[in-house]
Amino acid sequence: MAYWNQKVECASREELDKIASQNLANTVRRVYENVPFYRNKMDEMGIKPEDIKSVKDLHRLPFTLKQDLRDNYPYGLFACPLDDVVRIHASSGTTCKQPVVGYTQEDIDLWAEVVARAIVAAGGTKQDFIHVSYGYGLFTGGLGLHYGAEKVGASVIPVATGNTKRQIQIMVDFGSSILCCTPSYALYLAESLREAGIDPSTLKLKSGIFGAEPWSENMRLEIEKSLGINAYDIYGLSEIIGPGVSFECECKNGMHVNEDHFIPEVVDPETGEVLPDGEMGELVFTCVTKRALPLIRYRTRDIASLTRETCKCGRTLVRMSRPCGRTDDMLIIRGVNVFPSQIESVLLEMGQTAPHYLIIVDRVDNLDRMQVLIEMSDSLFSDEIRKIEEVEANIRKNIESTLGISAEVKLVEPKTIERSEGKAKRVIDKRKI
Ligand code: DLL
Repeated sequence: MAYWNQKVECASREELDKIASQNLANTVRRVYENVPFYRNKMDEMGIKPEDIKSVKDLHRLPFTLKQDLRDNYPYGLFACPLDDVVRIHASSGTTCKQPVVGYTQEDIDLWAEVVARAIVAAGGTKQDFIHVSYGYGLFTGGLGLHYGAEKVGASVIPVATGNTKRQIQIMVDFGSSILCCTPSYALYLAESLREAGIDPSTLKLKSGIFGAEPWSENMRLEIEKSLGINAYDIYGLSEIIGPGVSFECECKNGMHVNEDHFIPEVVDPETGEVLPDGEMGELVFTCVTKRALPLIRYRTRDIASLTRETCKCGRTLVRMSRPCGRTDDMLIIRGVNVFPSQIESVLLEMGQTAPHYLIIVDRVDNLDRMQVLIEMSDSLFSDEIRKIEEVEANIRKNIESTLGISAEVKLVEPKTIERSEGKAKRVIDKRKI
């Protein structure tokens, strides 16, 4: 068993709560003194910093919403002088006025620390060549993994996104042993390797650290099989730090939250009420060690659950489930809540098509219509039309029985669905509601 920081990762629950409580009390005092937004909110609610003594008091604090970051754009929620800020990032997305996040040197160091924990949990050591194909720039993926890998002492290959042919050449020539990218790009790389006639078993690649978008267990199996590696999940969001809020260990059974830095809660998205462990709800994080942007009870809109049951890896850090959707990307089709990942699971479970799909939602004659375009595998494409229609009918049946609603299913020719080097676009919602 390898850990980056065994003392914290395997601390007793009492110790973890003690660390988190001390850090929480200090942070609440800092934001009260330095961020007018929090001082006003706490004054309105009649809460003084000294009222918050331990993690048990967390629920008394106000939430922070993405809208609050927009309203205080760009630096209004920063809790330190701007002179102390050494880096700026922003959350991914194409709309302008995306939340802007800042880091002091101490924040950069703590970010490298939490990513180092994730890399070591995925089998990373000083000997590794870590191939980072997340985007570098305002997006936190590239630089986040980069600094974590350097902290471990591994050799980082900062390939960034794009130019898949070159990515493959680098993998072969430089001996990349750990791949870091979105899970959809990992599948695309696997496909490109196959096309280039390269057998993945001839590469040095042994594991991958994938995140930044939802993916399913079936997608993990597909990646592991097609690249011949172990695939680990990593979660995070810019507002909290970037990648490294939580990470998977070799048990691949939920992601350990770095709770000495980010205290997680799960709340009812409607009422904001804190839910018990095991229940699915909206993930909320409180940053208790950050200097520049210590957000309090930040509503992530990601849906997940928490468990404090012990993990076989020896880590005691609370685990979160895979985010199974967002409160805001959840599709409601004919009154039924649908997560794109559910459709993906159906497709991958059936295994008769390529793992590339696009969901198009539309409204025709006041009725919602969901169309699922799926790429045929090369072998299915060369089959007779009767066989293709049979597969379409089976997918339609399975989607209906899993989701409880019908969908039009259309198999399309290989390589006709646009590939992504970053986050895959899985849904086009044409409805104007
Ligand atoms: O995606 C940070 C990141 C980079 C995480 C690289 C992991 C790897 P944002 O652009 O702010 O930050 O997007 C954050 O992406 O609220 C989730 O909805 C989603 N997300 C991130 N990781 C996962 C994951 C980065 N492992 C938003 N599984 C989050 C599912 C994820 N969704």
